[in-house]
Amino acid sequence: MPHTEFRSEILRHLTYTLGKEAEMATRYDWRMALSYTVRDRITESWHDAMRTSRDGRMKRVYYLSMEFLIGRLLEDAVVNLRLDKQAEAAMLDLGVDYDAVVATEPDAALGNGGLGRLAACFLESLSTIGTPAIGYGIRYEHGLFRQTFENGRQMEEPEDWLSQRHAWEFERPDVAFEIGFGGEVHEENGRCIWTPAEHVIASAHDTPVVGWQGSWSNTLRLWEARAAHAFDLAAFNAGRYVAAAEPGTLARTISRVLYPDDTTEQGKELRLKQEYFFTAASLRDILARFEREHDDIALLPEKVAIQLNDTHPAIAGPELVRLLHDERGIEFNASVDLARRCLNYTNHTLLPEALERWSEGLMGRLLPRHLALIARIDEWHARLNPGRTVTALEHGQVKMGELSFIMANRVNGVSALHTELMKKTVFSELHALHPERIVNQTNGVTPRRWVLSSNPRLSALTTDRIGEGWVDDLEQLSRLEDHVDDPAFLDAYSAAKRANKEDLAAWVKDSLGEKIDPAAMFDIQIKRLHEYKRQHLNIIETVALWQEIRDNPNADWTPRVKIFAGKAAPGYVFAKEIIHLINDVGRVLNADSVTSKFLKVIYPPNYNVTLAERLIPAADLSEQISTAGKEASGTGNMKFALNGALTVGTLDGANVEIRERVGADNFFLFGMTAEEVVERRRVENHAARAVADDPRLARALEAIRSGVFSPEEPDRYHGVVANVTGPDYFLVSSDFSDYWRAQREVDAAYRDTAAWTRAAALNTARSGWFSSDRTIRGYMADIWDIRSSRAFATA
Ligand code: 26Y
Repeated sequence: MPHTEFRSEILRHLTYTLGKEAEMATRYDWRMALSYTVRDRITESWHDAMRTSRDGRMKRVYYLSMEFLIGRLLEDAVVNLRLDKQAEAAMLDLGVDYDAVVATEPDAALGNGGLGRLAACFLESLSTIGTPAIGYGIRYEHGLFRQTFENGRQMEEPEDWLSQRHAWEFERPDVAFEIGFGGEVHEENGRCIWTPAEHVIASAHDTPVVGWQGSWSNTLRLWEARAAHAFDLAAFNAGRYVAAAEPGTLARTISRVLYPDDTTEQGKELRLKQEYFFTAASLRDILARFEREHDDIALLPEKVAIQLNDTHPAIAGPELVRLLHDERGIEFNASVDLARRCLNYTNHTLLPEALERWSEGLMGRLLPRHLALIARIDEWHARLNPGRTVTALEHGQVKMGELSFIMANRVNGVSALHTELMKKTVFSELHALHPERIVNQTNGVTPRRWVLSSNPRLSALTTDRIGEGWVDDLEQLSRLEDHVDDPAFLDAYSAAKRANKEDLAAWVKDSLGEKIDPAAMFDIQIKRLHEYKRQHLNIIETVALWQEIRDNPNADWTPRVKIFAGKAAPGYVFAKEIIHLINDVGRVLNADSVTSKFLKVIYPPNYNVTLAERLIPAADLSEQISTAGKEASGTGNMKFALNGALTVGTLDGANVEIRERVGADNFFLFGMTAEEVVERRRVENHAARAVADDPRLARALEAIRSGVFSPEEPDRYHGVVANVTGPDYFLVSSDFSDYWRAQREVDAAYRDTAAWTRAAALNTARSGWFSSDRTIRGYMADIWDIRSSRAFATA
């Protein structure tokens, strides 16, 4: 279709959907008009896909997740539909700046980090592959908070993505379920009847998720909470206007805001309500769809594969049993068996403080029937596995990991190392009982968003050399290996990186007022702030390097820009101190006229998907430095490697597999292994010893401790230093010397521009395995038992 036709569709939407005249239209109006025009192109393939799935009675995947970190949708849709040229030309014709319009879209931050972003990549891959799937989650009115800095301290402000109309969704007021809470259970003719004390309505909002080239689209169905009776007329008539609106306000609380903590499970009642709310609505929707298409409930596991994204939807086990047994009268054992064969569970963390547990008291008050069913599920499991067994209910607590495992057909970890650790640690006993249940599915990322759309220069070069088959068959990137000794290719590769760095430098100047040199090494650590991710190891090393440069300012230092981005959970005090420290160090270093040509520290606020898309293509060095055994997988590490950054990293999570693939020569390894970490912790005063053995570390810590970076409050970082020199659970001090060594190797390697570029290109060429298309195919084969899809049908 010519862009002129595209242009008239945009104008039609501007006029009739938005009711605006072109002369008066704002960038927002143009974005909405363009989005509706693009959305129209998706809708037909979406309907076709749903019809194909229905008519073919195809098995569907239901991905239940508290988080979908989807970011902006317009550009992603434009790129997948290959409308980029047309859209730009049409906007140009209309006298509108396309990039500026795209930039007005709010970044939908319906997630905290890795787990939520993985869910978004998976939906896109499911569509690209052509597997029928629905993602189910919560339509949070407020996503992850907006981060600002005030004198270097993190401040949180509410995020407000829905203050503008959300162009991509279709409201479905006709798809609504009543979800109950509290109340009591009684028996009638041998059947349990749960009479909840309160009800909330879950109402559906659908967003189509288009795959590569638009040939298939799946649905992201997000539930909004509203009151069964939104308005109290009696109160209103009595003049109590605020009280009159109260029922609506209370019910809506459930979908009001995303919990911003992914570290410490707090057992909050509202969170359990959110979990049950979206899980119960999704299961009712799934069963209703199944019953429209099939009349034999025994077919359920053949037609329905439910994936629980961590334990957040773990109440799905007892709820599905309740729907089958209590509501449909299927015998209890048969109900448990049917439910279990549909359900699968992905674990994303082994950190004990992040594992969900609910007190029996709270569970019994909010979900009395479910508590009783969990006890019966434990009995059922114990009967089938006599002898030593594990229960979900223990010491007055419901352990959601155990519940999910017991009720799952398959349980998976997200990298090879993490899956092995699951077997050896948290789930060792259940693994012994069910050795076939745990499988590994190493994470992946969608190349459409993380290469094609975010890094057009690298994409154009790649397509020029190997054709465009790589976009949905990422292992074709290996064909770039034929070019890594071709100087013309290497020149083009490094020119693309350089141009990306120039773009980033211009953005940093504009938005932060700091000048950075695109010739310097761009060294980037972007992720949530956590002690185990060890941003403090990075900033302490930065301080030590600064001191060394000051000692010897005329030496031939390799210029670096250290870039950090990430949010801390609002209640995570230590993580917030690290942010403050990084900003304080940046303030001193960037103002140092002697060292700042060699070393700068940049910390743009409010890290989100959009910022990641800007930073990753411009990276030279990717920091993946978690304490071994703690990062389940990581997915940022994959995005960096694909975009030609070399990694400095530990043997943790998927780093292990990245290094195996890109080759040890193209990866800067340091630090203890997961086993060594466990051993080191047993050494008395391990941190103090490490500090005593490394004068650089001692000096850097002393500068931080004594207030060199916080002269206005010299003891600001006493706590941080006391931690790193004292308990140091995450072994920052013990890994420091080796980290320093690795970083100096990085410095030396970067100076050999040709060799560095070759290594970067090899990272791209050898990272094709980390596509989420590969991951999804793994889930289809090993977990969901799905062999038919559009891709299989045409293959
Ligand atoms: C229960 C609550 C405290 C909670 C909320 C969110 C607990 C955990 C989370 C989120 C966890 C998460 O994002 N985990 C990350 O999942 C990624 C995808 O598998 C991994 O790559 C990453 O290593 C892991 O930290």
